[in-house]
Amino acid sequence: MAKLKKRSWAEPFKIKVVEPIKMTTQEFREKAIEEAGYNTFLLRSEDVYIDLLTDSGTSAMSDYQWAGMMMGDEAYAGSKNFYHLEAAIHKYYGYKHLIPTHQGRGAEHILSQIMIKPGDVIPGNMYFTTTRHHQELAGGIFADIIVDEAHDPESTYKFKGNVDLNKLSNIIKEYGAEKVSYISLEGNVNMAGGQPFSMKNLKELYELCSKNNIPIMLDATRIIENSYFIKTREEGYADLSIEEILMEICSYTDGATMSSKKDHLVNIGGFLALNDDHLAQKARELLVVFEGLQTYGGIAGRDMEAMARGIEEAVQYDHMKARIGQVEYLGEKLLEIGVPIVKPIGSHAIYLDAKKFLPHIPQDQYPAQALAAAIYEDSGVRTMERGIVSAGRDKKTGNHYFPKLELVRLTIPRRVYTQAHMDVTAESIEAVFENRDSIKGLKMVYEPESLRFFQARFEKLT
Ligand code: P70
Repeated sequence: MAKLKKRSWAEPFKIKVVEPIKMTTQEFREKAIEEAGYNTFLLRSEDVYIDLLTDSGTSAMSDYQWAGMMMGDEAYAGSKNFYHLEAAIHKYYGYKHLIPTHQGRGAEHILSQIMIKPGDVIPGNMYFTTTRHHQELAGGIFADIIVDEAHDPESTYKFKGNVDLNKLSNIIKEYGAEKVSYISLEGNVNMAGGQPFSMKNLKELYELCSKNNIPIMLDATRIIENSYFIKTREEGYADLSIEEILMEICSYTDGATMSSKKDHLVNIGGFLALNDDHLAQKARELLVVFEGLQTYGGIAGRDMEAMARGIEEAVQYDHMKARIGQVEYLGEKLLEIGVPIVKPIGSHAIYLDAKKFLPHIPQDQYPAQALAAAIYEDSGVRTMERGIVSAGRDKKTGNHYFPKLELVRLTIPRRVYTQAHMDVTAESIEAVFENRDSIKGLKMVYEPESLRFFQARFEKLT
């Protein structure tokens, strides 16, 4: 036998419970996606074979988390699970105040309302859909300050989530520092392809912001995955634990919004964390109006327990190595086949470059939307559009934003699928790639006013 030179990663868990999935025919799927208006958000989950729509709320919980669910203290006020979660936030993130919310956008809503005055600007390392929407609802203007490399799917720069400090300085000059509500800093930038920022960049950002008295608010949704990339990609961090890196990141920020449905391995939950006492008080006043009492904020006690336990598991190196190893496995297969994807491979998803994949479809015929539909038709693999439909319209002009990145996201749920599922997915993408010339553009026939990608409907152009 040939010597095995490689030492592979493998999942640090074994499977105890399984959920059967339905196999469907091509004919069935063609009808299903047509009925769903060629929008993968409108498919029934039971008609999906491998669900790579999102890594949000789709994780498999551990037996330790499920055991915690039985320990739910569902008291209206002062649930013991709230205090467990608060202790976990202090221990791993270091923030002073925990304000639980039903999920990430609940925290974004409250943060935007307490910090943004109409006409303010909120610089961010690229936008996230719900985040920018809440900033705009509060009267703010989003300004993109991510490095240029982030907009180039071909660039292999290791830290495409970095902030371009010159862009930020220009905004401070243009608007004045007092008009900048805060920096909206996302870890492992989702819309850029799951790309991390470096600690070096964060330290420089912190210095510039301290000088100008501008707070930094972290979108911590995938910050543990960002910490793993700092450990594995950034000089000087290899010997630090994910825990230590996470704590260092948070120490340069003033607070965070969190969708626990990602990093924390739970199906629902989120929070706003703040260091400032006065701001936390304002946030809690809004919390009781929009989310729930200060010790549950829209989440059940049992779910707070699962979050607290999920945090402990998420910072484990072996967990992250397998989680990101699986994403890389799929990405490398696609690269071998020659499929255009965003590089470097991110932590939670592979992003197909739909502009390159379908060069014959103009951007206003929604190439990424059409590609996501074609992949579903081929194999029942469900993916998500992250291009012009997601970008929406400019509120002032009413025109589409035409984002440089026109992507289809294959998002990998945590601890859910096997390597064989990744193989089947790669083979389906290969088949679609071979037949790409036959894929047609789409026409939007129903367009909601905001966050249109969730509910928009399309028809195939002939
Ligand atoms: C996804 C999900 C959620 C998310 C996020 C970042 C970086 C905040 C949130 C909001 C779900 C989603 C949301 C909008 C459009 C498509 C999909 N991302 N920040 O699949 O958190 O969903 O808990 O309110 O990625 O990427 P929440």
